[in-house]
Amino acid sequence: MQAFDTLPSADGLWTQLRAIDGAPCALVVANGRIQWIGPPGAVPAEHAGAPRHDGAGALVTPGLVDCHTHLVYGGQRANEFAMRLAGATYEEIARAGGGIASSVRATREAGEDELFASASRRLEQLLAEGVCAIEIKSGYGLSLEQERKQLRVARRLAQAYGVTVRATFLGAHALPPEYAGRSGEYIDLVCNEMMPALHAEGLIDAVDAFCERIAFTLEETERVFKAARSLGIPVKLHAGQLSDMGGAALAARHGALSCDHIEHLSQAGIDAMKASGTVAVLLPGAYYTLRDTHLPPIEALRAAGVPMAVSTDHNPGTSPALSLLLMANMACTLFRLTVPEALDGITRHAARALGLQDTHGVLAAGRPANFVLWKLRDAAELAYWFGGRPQCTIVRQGRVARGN
Ligand code: DI6
Ligand code: FE
Repeated sequence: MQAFDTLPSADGLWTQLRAIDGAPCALVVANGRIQWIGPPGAVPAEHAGAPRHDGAGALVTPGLVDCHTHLVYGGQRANEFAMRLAGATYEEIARAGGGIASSVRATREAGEDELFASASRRLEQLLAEGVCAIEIKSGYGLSLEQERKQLRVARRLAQAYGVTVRATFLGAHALPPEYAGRSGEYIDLVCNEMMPALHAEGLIDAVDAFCERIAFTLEETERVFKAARSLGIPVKLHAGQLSDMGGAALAARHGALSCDHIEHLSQAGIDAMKASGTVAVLLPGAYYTLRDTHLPPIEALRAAGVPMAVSTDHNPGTSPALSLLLMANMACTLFRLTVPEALDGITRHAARALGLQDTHGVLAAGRPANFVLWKLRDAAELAYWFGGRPQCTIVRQGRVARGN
């Protein structure tokens, strides 16, 4: 992929575009920001002489936002894919020392440059499809130095690719083997040493935990949240993937940005999320990989007006997904989202799940120039095709990159 700082500037007047509703539109970029957007006949006189970019009738959308990924890790877990095909469950694999623990071993063995290189290849796939902002979690290091290594790679990726990265500290992802039987002590380490140190180094944008019977309890999760909030760091939660332990209501009480997975979620959890403005992040890739049959409560979330985001949950175990558009397709096919819901789910609601609602996920004057020009007739095609990549031109952080 071409080095970001050698890409051409997107400054100028972009014409011959169509908005998502099909209406003709134009937009002006200056100094890497959208200065104006509106109908082609209404371009303000001050911009009329700006250099022109011919959109050739393309459909324009905001840059896509992938709001839940575990992109940085060592190795891969194709062996577990085969084990599951032979009948093993995710929990059985985890209890047998596979699962997250096996990625922890491979991540600890990898050097920072090696992690950067492997994550770069995956990131390039997502960027080529129009992703302009992405969340990257730690959680495969599980010690101060090893979590630092993952988070540093996340920061380096942002620099190298000119992509907005939100780095999430997921120290409470799994119990590292050296703390077997001592989960309280490990949570002490997460709260009292790892989190403050990594926060002081500017490596944390949010804190996450895995609240599940194979991971951490509600009480342990709450300790992590309290530590995060005492440092002023926003929180989010992996909750309700395998069972409903009441994680969503706890997360909502702590003003969480998002609650993710939530296949198992009670009405009380939904009501609490609505009251706190917490985004429901749907992860159809994990649902599909695990051949889950317990659907998230889409109808109840919709009825309550909880914003629904859709993400890849890219990780080597349960969702080795490298296409956010495929996730939009699956959110429609498997979860019965409407196409507009799925498109909001990979743009504005995903931005909100990252606390980026004022800068990403919507096309509006004053925002950084992140948008995608698609060679498609109809916005529904974004969720309709799968197994390929629509042709597109990407403007990311004010520079023009070619998609497919
Ligand atoms: N939920 C997930 O989807 C990933 N982590 C988590 O807490 C899966 C992580 C893995 O299996 O490696
Ligand atoms: Fe996840």
